[in-house]
Order: sequence, then C-alpha cells, then structure tokens
Amino acid sequence: MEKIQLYSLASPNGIKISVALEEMRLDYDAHSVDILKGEQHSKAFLTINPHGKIPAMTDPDGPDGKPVTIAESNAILLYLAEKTGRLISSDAAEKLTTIQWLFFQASAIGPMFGAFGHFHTYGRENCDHPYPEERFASETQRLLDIMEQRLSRQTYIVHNNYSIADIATFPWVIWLDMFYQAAEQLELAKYKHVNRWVQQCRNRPLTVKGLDRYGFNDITR
Ligand SMILES: N[C@@H](CCC(=O)N[C@@H](CS)C(=O)NCC(=O)O)C(=O)O
Repeated sequence: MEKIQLYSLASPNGIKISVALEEMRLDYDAHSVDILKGEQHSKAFLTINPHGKIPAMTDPDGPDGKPVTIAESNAILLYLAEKTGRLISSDAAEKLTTIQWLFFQASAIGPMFGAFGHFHTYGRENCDHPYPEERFASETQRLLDIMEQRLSRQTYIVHNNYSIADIATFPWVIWLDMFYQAAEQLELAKYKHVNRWVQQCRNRPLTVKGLDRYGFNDITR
C-alpha cells in the first residue's frame, strides 16, 4: 500500500506532524516545501492546501479506506490520533481536554508567539514603534504563565500522558528561544516547569526522530 505523503519543513507548525507520525509508528515520505523560495504558492502545492501553508498531508488510507488530503497542523494531529488511537485518550473527558489545549495552541500560542517573533525579528526594519513587540511579548509571557501553572501540577499538558496537545505546543517554546533568540527579553529561564516539560518532550526517542526528519534539532540546539 502507498504511504502517507507529508509536505512540511522545520518550523514549529511543520515539525508537529513528523513527530506525531514517528510517535504513532506510521510510515511516510517526508517532502520539503521551501517557503523562503515561495514553493507554498506553487499550483501543485495549492491543490494540496489552498491556504498555501505547510504542513499538509495525503493519506491513501483515509476515512472508509479512501484517500484523503488534509492541512492545518492541529487538524492533522487530531486526524492521526483518531486514526491510530494513539496520543489521545479514549476517555471522553480526557479527550475533550486534549482538544481544548489543541485549540489553545492554534488560537493563542501560535498566533501570539508568531506575532511576537515577527516584530522581534523581521518586523524591526519596518516598524520602529515599540508597541507591537511589547504587546505580543506580554501576551507570550501571559500564555507561558498559564502553561507554567498547569505543568507545575502534572507531567504533560493532559494529565501525565504525552499527547498531541504536547506535540502541538512544545516546538513553539523551543522556537522562542532558539529561533527568535528571545530568552532574555521573555525571561524564559523563570518558566521552570515549562522548561522541564520541553526537555521531557524533546528527549523522547521517537520525538527526536520526528524532529530530526526535517532537521529541527540542527537549527534549535
Ligand atoms: N494554522 C496553520 C499555520 C501554518 C503556517 O503558518 N505555516 C507557515 C510555516 S510555520 C507557512 O507555511 N508559512 C508560509 C507562508 O505564510 O507563506 C497550521 O497550524 O497548520
């Protein structure tokens, strides 16, 4: 049977899927889409994801055994978790908590960390007003505070079980430090439980494999 085809790269959204595929022990081909060269706008890629963003994926063995194409990193995570029964609980209440924190990542962590990173790095040459960077830095810290409180009480985001909610979130925390180089400004060292959790996630052997598939460890270690 044909394999899953993944179109992605070493970014915090992109890397989620190779990590999940490795953790779920699914076989796949990993294709790179170079967004700096604009490959996400190619006609071929837009037929896979009309939004023109990585990650996206095709699965020859989708619902009812039919091929499926899917984009949006957290929708892919949820699809894969339901397909395999892995990295999501079969307990209804725990599953709901996982979905809540997946949405928290997609609606808050991703946009706020991303906007902070934009004004902290690329935005500097276009905007000399401190307000946007300060605003998104304080939002980023507020979200880290929420994570810190939660992770002071439990090993992972959903109780003590590694789940797709962890996979959706920890690469973004690494990115703040290693890609945006904002550890000092955001006082990342003070988030002790968050830092403990990041290390715990990123050191899992199958997660390491997924991070390495697109070279995420090379650019963030
Ligand atoms: N909500 C989307 C966001 C995906 C996203 O922003 N991908 C970025 C890389 S991390 C991208 O493809 N950027 C290319 C562009 O905006 O042209 C998801 O979670 O999959």
